[in-house]
Amino acid sequence: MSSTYKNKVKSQGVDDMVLLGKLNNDEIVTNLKKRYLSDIIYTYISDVLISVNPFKLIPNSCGPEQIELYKGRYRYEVPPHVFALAENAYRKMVNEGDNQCVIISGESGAGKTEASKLIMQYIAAVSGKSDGVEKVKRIILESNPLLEAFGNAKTIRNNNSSRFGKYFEIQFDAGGDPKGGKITNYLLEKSRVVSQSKNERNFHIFYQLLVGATQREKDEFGLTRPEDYAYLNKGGCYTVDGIDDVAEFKDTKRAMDVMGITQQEQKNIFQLLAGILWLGNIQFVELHKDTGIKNMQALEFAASLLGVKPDRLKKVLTYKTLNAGGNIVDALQNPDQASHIRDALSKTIYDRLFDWLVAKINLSMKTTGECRVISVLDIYGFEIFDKNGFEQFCINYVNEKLQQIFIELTLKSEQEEYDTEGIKWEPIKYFNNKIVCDLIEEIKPPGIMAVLDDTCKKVHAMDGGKTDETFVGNLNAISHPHLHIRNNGFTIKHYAGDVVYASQGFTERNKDTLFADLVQCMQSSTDAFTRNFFPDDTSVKKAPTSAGYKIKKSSQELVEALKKCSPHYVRCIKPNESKKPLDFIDSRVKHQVEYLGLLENIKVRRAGFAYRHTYDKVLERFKILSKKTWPHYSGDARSGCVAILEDPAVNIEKSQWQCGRTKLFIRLPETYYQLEELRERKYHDAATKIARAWRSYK
Ligand code: AOV
Ligand code: MG
Repeated sequence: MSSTYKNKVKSQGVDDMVLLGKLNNDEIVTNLKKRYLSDIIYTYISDVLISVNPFKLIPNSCGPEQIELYKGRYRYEVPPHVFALAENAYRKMVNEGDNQCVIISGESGAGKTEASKLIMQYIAAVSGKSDGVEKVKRIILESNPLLEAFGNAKTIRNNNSSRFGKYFEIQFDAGGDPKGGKITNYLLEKSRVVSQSKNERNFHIFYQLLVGATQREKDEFGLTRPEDYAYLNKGGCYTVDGIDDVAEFKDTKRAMDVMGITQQEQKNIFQLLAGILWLGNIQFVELHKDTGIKNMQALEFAASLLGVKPDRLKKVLTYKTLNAGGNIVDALQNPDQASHIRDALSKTIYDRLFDWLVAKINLSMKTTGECRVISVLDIYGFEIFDKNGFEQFCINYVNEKLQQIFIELTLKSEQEEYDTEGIKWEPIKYFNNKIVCDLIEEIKPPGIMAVLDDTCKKVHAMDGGKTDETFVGNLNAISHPHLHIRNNGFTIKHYAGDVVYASQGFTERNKDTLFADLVQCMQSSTDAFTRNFFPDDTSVKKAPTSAGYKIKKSSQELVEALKKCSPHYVRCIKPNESKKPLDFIDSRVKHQVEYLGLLENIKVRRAGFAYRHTYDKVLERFKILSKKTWPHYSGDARSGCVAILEDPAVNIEKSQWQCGRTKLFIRLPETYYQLEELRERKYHDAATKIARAWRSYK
């Protein structure tokens, strides 16, 4: 080791933690810290990228020059970067024709969304430049501000927290030019539309609209200040450090233009948002034998913005049509129940508007025919709040599933392959969180979601919160080391920490149905745009699927989709709670290093083999390296590979490779690169020779 290299490692740590001198969690933290404090946020574990959130713009780190630096380069030639990972995924797709996916994980505020945007920018910058391609790229890039406006919000964990999951497939033609794309979105946290915890905000778009609307729009839609709306003033937080709602509203509108959302549609959207805000202001009072409206003006405003008659809106909010043994009765709802119905309506409108936007973006980048795909997965990160509800339960469940994929594809399958190939190998122990996934999603024996569905099915009427108690009672049937039942809730020992869930609202949110009379009321809207969100598909009559079932099914489909691609991992770490730069809290980072399983990841990599290929592929690719195999080799592929590697001209140490049953295993990436370089040189020499011969022939 040269002394300059040693000095560099002393101050800036190692680029690839597979090369760490001592190996334990503290050493990993120290290495990340040294780098972090020198403004180096990226580090590898072999081909897994670790990214530590800098909470500041690092000069000269993500601009066009930086993109140039990574373009066409092998990973080992350039410092660790999310661009190198994107380059690798892109080149692999172009050269090998395989679909690639980038799985970004990490807790809330760790930098997943920022990483995903950098990956998309990089791919847009290095791929083709024709007019058609530029248009697709623009749509892909502009979809980010649009979906962030409607799907992100300030939480205490992150000022721009994604409140939905996103799987973005970029589709390419055979030449590697983007020709289209498709977004799949997962469970929007729609409860945020109607309430927020202290110091949190509703979705950004509401604040953008209030400060960005024209005076005419303000008058027409009754838009005033955020403080005036019950749906916005619960968190007591209206502005966010680092977010300029006026500028962002412009970005949102521009993005809508790019998606082909017409001016009329934009107006409809804003009107609907105002309608939601006004719905939220409707207050109910208990009257003698009736439920009244405290502020008729709010009801009238909401009704007019939604295009429905005020009387009818009042009726569906304060009465529920029930079928009691064949008798249709109008059951009066008390003010509390009426508020619930009002909120359910607001949440549904917003949720469907969000789905509409995603569909609109998808339509604008729809393409047909054969394509290759790079997909980027950016979901909401694992989160623990003071109070955790059904949404946190779903979010954390999806994170468990992602951790499970990581384990399956890196720790587990790697070790299994060594076994089946008969490679000598010291097994590495790791915590497999499958047990937690099972606890949540199993059907037999029933897991938490199954118990929840069952409770929802059996208890029909709204019984003022007792259903949630029944649910917790039913959970007692599950005996599991990762579940602890408590008063009014339960604790799950997740891979990333223990989370206490309050059961309040679980059953209602899981059921996720709108009353038929509410749907019919919305279908009567004179406004076609609004009516559109309540199609007459009589979905209320179909067997209702629960919210839990939906997220479970879509997570399973996601896992299947990811498994069909070559995976690339970005594991994001959040170094502090302050959201401030250069604030590196060792204990926080260590906790994440532990639960992300980085140590095990390094161990598997270290003891393992960075590259493996079937013998025939290796022989085909590298036969030019040895006179024994070039130009033709008559023996079997395995002996051909051995002949190449043992050729003194190739000079690869015996300890660096092993023969498996069907594949050749190469220990270090460097060894593989060495082979690639030798191959390039040989081809170059051969080409020069031919050129020379050709010239002398002429
Ligand atoms: P998340 O996606 O992982 O959280 P974000 O990507 O939104 O986290 O990052 C949170 C904030 O950290 C951003 O708004 C930036 O201010 C800052 N940040 C993150 N990455 C970088 C970077 N590479 N360079 C500079 N600043 C960065 V959540 O969506 O909450 O799970 O649901
Ligand atoms: Mg995010």
